[in-house]
Amino acid sequence: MYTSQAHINIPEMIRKKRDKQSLSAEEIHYFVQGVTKQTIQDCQIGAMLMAIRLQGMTQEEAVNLTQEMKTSGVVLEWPKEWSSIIVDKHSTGGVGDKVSLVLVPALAACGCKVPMISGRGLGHTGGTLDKLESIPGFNINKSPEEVKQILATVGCCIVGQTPDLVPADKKLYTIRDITSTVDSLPLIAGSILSKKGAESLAALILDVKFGEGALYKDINGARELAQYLVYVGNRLGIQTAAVLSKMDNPIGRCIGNSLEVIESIECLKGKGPKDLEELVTCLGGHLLHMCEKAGSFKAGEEDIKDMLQNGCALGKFQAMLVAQGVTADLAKALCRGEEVLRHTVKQEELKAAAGGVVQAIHSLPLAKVLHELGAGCTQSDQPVNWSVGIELLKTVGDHVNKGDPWIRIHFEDPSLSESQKALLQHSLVIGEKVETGPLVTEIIQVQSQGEKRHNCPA
Ligand code: IUR
Repeated sequence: MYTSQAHINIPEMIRKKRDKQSLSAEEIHYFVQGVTKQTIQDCQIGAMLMAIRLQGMTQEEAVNLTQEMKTSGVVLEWPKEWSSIIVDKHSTGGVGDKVSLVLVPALAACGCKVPMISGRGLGHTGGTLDKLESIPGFNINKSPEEVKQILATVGCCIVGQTPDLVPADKKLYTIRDITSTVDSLPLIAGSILSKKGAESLAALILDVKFGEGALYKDINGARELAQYLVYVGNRLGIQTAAVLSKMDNPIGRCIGNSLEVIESIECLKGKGPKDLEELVTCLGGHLLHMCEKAGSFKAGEEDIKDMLQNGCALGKFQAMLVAQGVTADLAKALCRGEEVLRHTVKQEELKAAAGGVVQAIHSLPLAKVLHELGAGCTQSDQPVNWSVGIELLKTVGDHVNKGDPWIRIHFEDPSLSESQKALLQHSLVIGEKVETGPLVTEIIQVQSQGEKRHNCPA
C-alpha cells in the first residue's frame, strides 16, 4: 500500500508526537514496520512510546496502530462458512480466573469456533496456558494449519502465541515494560486487539475487571478502558462488547494451576462455584447473541447453562485435550473426576481467628504467597510447580466459627513460612454480615453514534 517512504524519518515522527501532533496512517505503518523488521533503534522505539504515553493518540491513530500491528505478522484465515461464528474473549485477568477453561468448550458446544490464543501469567499465579500445561501431555504449540484442523473437528483450542503472530507486539511490549509505558490506552488497545484481530474474529467479548484484585481499583478506569477497547475493536471489523466485572475476591474456591483445572471440570459438569458459572454464562450469553447463535442475551445464557448441565461442554473440553496431545485415557479419567493430576506432598489448613460472616478474602496476598511457593511464572527460569495452590474452604457470605479451617494450602519446596501464614490470615475479613451483588455490573456496547452503556439485564 505504501511504496516510497523516503520523506518519513523517525526523529521527525517522535518530535511530532512529542508536540501532540497526529501521526498519519503512513507514518504509523512506517513505525510498526521499523519495529517489526528491527530497522529502528530501541531508544527511538522507547522515545516514541513515551511520547504516545504522555500525549495520547487520536482514535484514528489508535485504530491505525492496531491495524498495522495486526498485519505485522500472520493473520489467520478461516473457511468462508465460519465467518460469522469465530469468537473469542479476553480478560484483564484476576486471581483464580479460570473462565476460559470453561467458556471456550461451552461455546464450541453451542456451535461456535473458538481459536483462543492465550498468554502465560505475569507474576502472581499462572495464566491459562500454565493451567492447561498442568495436564500431562497438553501441547500449546500448534501451527495455523493444526489450529484450523482442530476447529474443524472439535470446534475449539487454546494455544500459545507463535513468533510469526503479531511480532510487533512482542517487541513493543518488551520496551513498554522497561520504559513505564504499559498503562497507555492506545498501547493497551493496540496490544490486545492486534492479537485478537490476527485471529480474524467475528465477535469478541472483553471482561474488564475492577476492584481490589484488579488493575483498576475503581470502576471509572475500567469503564474508560472498556469503552476504548470496544471502539477500536469495532473499528477493526470485530463485533466487540465488554462487561465490567467486580474483582474484590478470588474467582471460585481454587487458586493454582492444577487445582483450577479440577475446579473448571466441576463447572463443566454444572457443579462449579456460583461466581465462576455466573461469569461463564454472562460472557458466553453475550457472545452467542452477538454472533446470532442466540436470539437474545438471556437465551444465550440459557444455552451455555444447558451445555454445562448436559455434558456437551465437558465433552468438548475432553476432545480439545486429546486434540492438543493428552492421551485419550488420561483425558477421560480427568473428566470423570479421577485424581490423575500430580498432588503436592504437603498440605496445611489455617483456622479462622474469629467467628462471623466472611466479608472478603483479599486476593492479592493469596497470589503473592502462591507466587513465592512456586505456583506462578517467575522472571528467572525457575519452573512452575503446577500442583502448588490454595483451596478456600470458606468463601464470601459463609458463616464461620472461631477455629474453623478456612483455607488449605498445597505446597512443597519452599515450605510455608510463619510470615506467609500471617499474610494469609490477614486476607480473611470477618464481620457481622455482608451484602453480595452480581459480579457483572455493566455492559459496554458500541452504537452507531458512539459507545453506549447500560446496566446488565437482570
Ligand atoms: N495484555 C496484553 O496482551 N497487552 C497489554 O498491553 C496488556 C495486557 I496491559
